[in-house]
Amino acid sequence: MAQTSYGGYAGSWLTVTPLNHAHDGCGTSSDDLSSDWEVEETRQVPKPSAWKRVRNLVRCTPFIQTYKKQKYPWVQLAGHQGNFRAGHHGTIFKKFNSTEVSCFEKLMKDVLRPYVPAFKGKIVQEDETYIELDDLLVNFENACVMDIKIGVRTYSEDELARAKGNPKLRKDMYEKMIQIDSNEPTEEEHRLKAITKPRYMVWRETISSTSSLGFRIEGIKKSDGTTSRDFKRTKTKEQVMAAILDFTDGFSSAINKYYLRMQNIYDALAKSEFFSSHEFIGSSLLFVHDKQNANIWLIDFAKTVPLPLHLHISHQDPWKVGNHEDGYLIGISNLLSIFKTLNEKAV
Ligand code: I3P
Repeated sequence: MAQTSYGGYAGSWLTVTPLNHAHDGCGTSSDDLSSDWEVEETRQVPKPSAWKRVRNLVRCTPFIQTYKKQKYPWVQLAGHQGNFRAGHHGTIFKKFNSTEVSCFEKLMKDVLRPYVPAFKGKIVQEDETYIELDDLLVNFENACVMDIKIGVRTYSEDELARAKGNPKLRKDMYEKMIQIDSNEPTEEEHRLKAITKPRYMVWRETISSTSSLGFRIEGIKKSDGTTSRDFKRTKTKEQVMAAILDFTDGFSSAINKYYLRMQNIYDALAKSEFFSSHEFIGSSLLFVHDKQNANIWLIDFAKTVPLPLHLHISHQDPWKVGNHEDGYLIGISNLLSIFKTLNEKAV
C-alpha cells in the first residue's frame, strides 16, 4: 500500500488507502499545481487552465499494484504527484531523472546497496521513460509506512543560486504558507499573494525539525489505512517521539528492529564511498513495518549530486553558502538517539 517518491523530484512515497484525507488527495491541492503557478516576479499570477486542472487530476489517480495475488491501491502522499506506476512482478516504475539514475548506478556498486531499493534499469512505456525499482513493500502485510526527509536543508546550492539570479514568485507556496500561519508573510508578500521558493523552503525547514534536528517527518500511513502529512510543525524531539510511538503502536518488535537497522545504516554510511563523495539533499528514509518485520531504506536521490572535485564535507558541520554541507549525519545521529531512547523505554 505505499509508494516511493520519484526521480526528477524529491518527495516521499506512501501508498495509502485512496483519498483518506481531502487535503492529502489529488487534483485540488496546491502541490499538484506547483509548476503551473510559476511566474515572473513582475507579472500577475495566473490561474491554472481548466486543462491543467484536469491533467493534474488524471496524473494523481491511484493505481493498483499486484504482487503474489495481493492488490495494493497506491496514492502518492508527498512530493510531486503522478510520478509512479505499477511495475512488473514486485517492482514499481518511477519517472526518469538523470541525477537519480546516476546515483542508483553508483549505489548498486557501493556498500549502501543493501539499504536502497534495487535498481533494475530504465524502461520506456507510452513514450514516458521510467526507472524500475524494487517495490519495498511487497514483503509486508498491510504495511505501516513512514517517510522521513533527512538533512538540515531541502534545497541545493544550485537551486538557491538559480533562484537568486532569477527570483520567481510562487502563489501556491504563499497559499501553503498562510494555511499554516497567516501571520508569516510580510506585508509585501500579502500584497503580491506570492513568495519565492527559497523563502518558502527555508521557512518550512524552520517550523519543522529540519533545521534543528536535521530531519523531518513527511508522512505516515498506519496499518488501519489512515494517513497523515500533518507534521509540518512537528519540531521537537518529544513531538517526533510521540509521532513515532503512535506510528509503531501495537507493533511491539518494530522499535528494536528499527533501532538495529538505523545502527547498520550509520555504520554503512561511514564506509560508503558514495556517501563521502555526494551532497544529499531532499533524500528520505523509508520506514516500513508489519507484525513480523521492520526495515528502513534510503530513497529519493533526485537532488543528490556529486561534490565539487576535491571538496570534502563532514555531513554534520553547519551549512554556509558554498560549503555544500547537508547535515545528513546530524539527522541520522538524532534519529539514532531517538530510537535508542524509545528502545530503552520499550524493554
Ligand atoms: C514541497 C517540498 C518539496 C519541494 C516542493 C515543495 O513543500 O519542500 O521538497 O520539492 O517544491 O512545494 P511541502 O512539503 O510543504 O508541500 P523539491 O524538493 O523537488 O524542490 P515544488 O513545489 O517546486 O515541487
